[in-house]
Amino acid sequence: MTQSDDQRIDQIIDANLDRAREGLRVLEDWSRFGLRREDLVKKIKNFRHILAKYHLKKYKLARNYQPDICIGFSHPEQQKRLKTEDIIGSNSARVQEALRVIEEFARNRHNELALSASNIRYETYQLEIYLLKQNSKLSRIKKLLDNNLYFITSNNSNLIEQVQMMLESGVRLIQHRFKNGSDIDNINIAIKLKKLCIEYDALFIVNDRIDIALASDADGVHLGQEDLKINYAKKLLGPSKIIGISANNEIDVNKALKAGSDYLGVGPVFKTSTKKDKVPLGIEQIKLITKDISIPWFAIGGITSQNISLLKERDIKKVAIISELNSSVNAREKAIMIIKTLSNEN
Ligand code: TZP
Ligand code: MG
Repeated sequence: MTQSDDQRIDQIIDANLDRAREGLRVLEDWSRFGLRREDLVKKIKNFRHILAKYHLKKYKLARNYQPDICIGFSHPEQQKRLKTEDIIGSNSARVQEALRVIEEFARNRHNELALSASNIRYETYQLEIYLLKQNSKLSRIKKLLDNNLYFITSNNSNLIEQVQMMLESGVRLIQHRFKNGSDIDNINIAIKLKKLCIEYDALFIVNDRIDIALASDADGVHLGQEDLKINYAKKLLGPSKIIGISANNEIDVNKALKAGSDYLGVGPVFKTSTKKDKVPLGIEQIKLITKDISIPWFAIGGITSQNISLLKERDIKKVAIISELNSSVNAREKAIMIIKTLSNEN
């Protein structure tokens, strides 16, 4: 290899170390400011530092060895990167491609660098998937934050039509809750409901059954105190899905928060035939046990279009409803009215 060959290769390595480090910095800053994940920040920072260690003076000195004929080139696709997931995707690809180039050119010349580039490239494939999953979780949580009425299904012969009606009325949070029926029927209904929810950009949650949530590709599950523990649910569902927990008292609330629940259902507020065995908490008790909750939470139990204003007056802005919106003839009007009452316009 001639001296000029050497310098051309050094120039390639220099450019690709810069590329990889810049791409990693983008992923690091999203982990830091977007996700607030110290563990990811530490991991990515470590990759950057390893590459910086191998960014030898001879590579930097080769930077201007020959003028770069492609300086300032861009691709129209770059202008389309508006969404965070596009930024994560393109910057992960930037890191992976740059590391691959380094591997090829550093092999047999700077083996330690080639090996590190290879290791970091493989880790970046995993990191990219993880960051993208975290992002879909964030957009799911945004739906919980943006919407105040959570509709829960009940055994209803025209369940699909009922959900369609709720979606048409503006409901964007749907839970499929079933306490009987065959698995085959419940899965088929869940798949149909998920499809409907996609059409309306609504969140679709399955009650109790993680297997049916996974089979229907639901956005998450809702679990009660007697259901599978949240840490097992997390393991089974992976990092992109959300988990909601039912809470009846302060202990339930604190346990669910500590375990990393994404939202809570708190109740019953009023007397309800859906949970006959539970003593209603009343609005003041609900206020008391929810005072330190910083994740979205929904008051539940016996809530109707008649008593909704009582909740609104006490600054309770999110509710989950079964009976009132499943068994009323004018459920459509009631849903619209409840959404309006809970919105800030009122
Ligand atoms: N959890 C606490 S109260 C309740 C559940 C599932 C039932 C809510 O149903 P309804 O018919 O809206 O009172
Ligand atoms: Mg349950």
